[in-house]
Amino acid sequence: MNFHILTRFPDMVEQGLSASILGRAEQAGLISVHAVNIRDYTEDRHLHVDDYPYGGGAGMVMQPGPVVKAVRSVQEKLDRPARVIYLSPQGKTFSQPMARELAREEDLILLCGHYEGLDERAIELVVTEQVSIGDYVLTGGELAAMVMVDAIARMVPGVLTNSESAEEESFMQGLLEYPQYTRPEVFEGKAVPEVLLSGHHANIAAWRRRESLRRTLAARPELLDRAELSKKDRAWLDELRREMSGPDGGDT
Ligand code: 9WO
Repeated sequence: MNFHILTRFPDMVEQGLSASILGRAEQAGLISVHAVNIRDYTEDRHLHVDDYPYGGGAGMVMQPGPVVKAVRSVQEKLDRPARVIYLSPQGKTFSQPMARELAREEDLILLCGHYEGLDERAIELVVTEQVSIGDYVLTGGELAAMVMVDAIARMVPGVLTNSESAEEESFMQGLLEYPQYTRPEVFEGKAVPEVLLSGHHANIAAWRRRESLRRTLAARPELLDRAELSKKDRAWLDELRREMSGPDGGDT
């Protein structure tokens, strides 16, 4: 899968994505990341890509010319039109199902805005969808694009090892992860839960499932509406809810 990231700061994007698992996946030829400098498509003799907003107001707006040219120049090199995602707080919120779906694309064009935004006509002409990674404002779309590339790339077949993919399947039943422990067995007086040292695989699996349910109920109860739950899960949740609404409000 090929990511084409259109940005005023190509170095930032390339450096941020060259490390970690993604560097390995790129070495293995499973993914590629191309950062395209929008400034290379400027029509201005001073190489500007921004100008004052019509109607007045603070700051600068990215001009449509260089952005549209940059997108079309990438599209021309592809066998078929790629989706063009503009990273913006106005977009649909990014999610794991969205990452999995986008991982099926051969090419993806991610457009990073800067300044106070992108001229609306560029959005109308070349953007196919807008995506937000959450309800906060950044100084540009680059960090959001990097978050998306990371989440999408690990859904590309072969990027994760077999065991990582299998774990992913089981986690992603819509619950939060259970707590993890490694050595030492006791740290600053806090011991690892005994069941994890027992070697009893069925008990360990049951404990982990319950901890996942406990955490999800405590922190993200709305996830339970969509999670795949067994009869045992529901019984355990009922018990947890009774504990939480007990006389001490769940403090013990
Ligand atoms: C800044 C600003 C300042 C004064 C008046 C209006 C203004 N609008 C903006 C603004 O929204 N700037 C954006 C910065 C323009 C598009 C790129 N930027 C951006 C993307 N900030 N945050 C994101 C983003 C993208 C995806 N998910 C979360 C946030």
